[in-house]
Amino acid sequence: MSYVSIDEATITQKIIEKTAKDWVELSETDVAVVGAGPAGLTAATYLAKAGLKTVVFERKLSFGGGIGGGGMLFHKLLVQSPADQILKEINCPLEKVEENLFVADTSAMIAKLANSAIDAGAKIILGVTVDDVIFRSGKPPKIVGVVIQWTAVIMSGIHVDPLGVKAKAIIDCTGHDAEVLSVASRKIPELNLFIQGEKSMWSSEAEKLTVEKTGEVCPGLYAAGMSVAALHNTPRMGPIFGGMLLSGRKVAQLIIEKLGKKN
Ligand code: 48F
Repeated sequence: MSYVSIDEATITQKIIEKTAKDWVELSETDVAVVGAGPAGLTAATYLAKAGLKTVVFERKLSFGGGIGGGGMLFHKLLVQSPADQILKEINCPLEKVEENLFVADTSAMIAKLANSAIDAGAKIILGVTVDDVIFRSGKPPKIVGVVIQWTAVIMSGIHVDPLGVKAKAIIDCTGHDAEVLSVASRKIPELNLFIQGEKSMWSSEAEKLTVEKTGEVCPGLYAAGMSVAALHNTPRMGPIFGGMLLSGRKVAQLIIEKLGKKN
């Protein structure tokens, strides 16, 4: 077998050329999803399937968010009906353990959710943290984009000015800390947003309320997944994930209704 001879400069050029092309395209997008956990990946799948240009910014160099930790590091998670349908659609192996209750391996769920978002056409950018929003005045103000920075730069503690990405809709899928809502609430007081944090555990109530309260928080900015609980001070649920998947699908449907399908 003969190996292709590759010049080091070519490797560098191709990486930078293609990255730059992607970033130019991403600088104005239909939807910016912040966080590649279960809610973010599910939302990205449905949005991209509807033809909307969708980018997911994830702080870490991996996806899945809280899925990987399972329940106290045990590698299984529960999903209840009707959310099992979402996992069945993407061929995630599920074992029925009771009527309407299923168990999945954490690694399978991460891989299948990420794969479905990518197959649908969403772009997932790893290692990027959203640390602010872009806004325009109004009553109330409108959120029109996100401010991004390399996670590694933030970790280094050196000051580097960030870049902005414009989006018609932004979804906070950052989990328990609701980071995008929190920064918007702190820096744009006219939004009258108060992030109280989630309540203690009550699994069934938490699942129901998270999905019910998923939606637009102020013009341009949406909440899905655990950031909904942080915003509305509703309970946490622990390692049952149906609500996260249904919340991700619901927020996608709301945005698709607003922006319209593109395919
Ligand atoms: O925490 P995470 O999984 O949020 P989720 O989708 O699901 C919550 C469940 O995992 C679980 C639960 C329900 O069963 O209680 O905890 O609501 O995923 C959030 C993702 O967002 C990333 C973070 O690294 C994680 O992968 N993230 C958080 N803040 C930022 C961010 C940020 N500012 N910029 C970019 N990514």
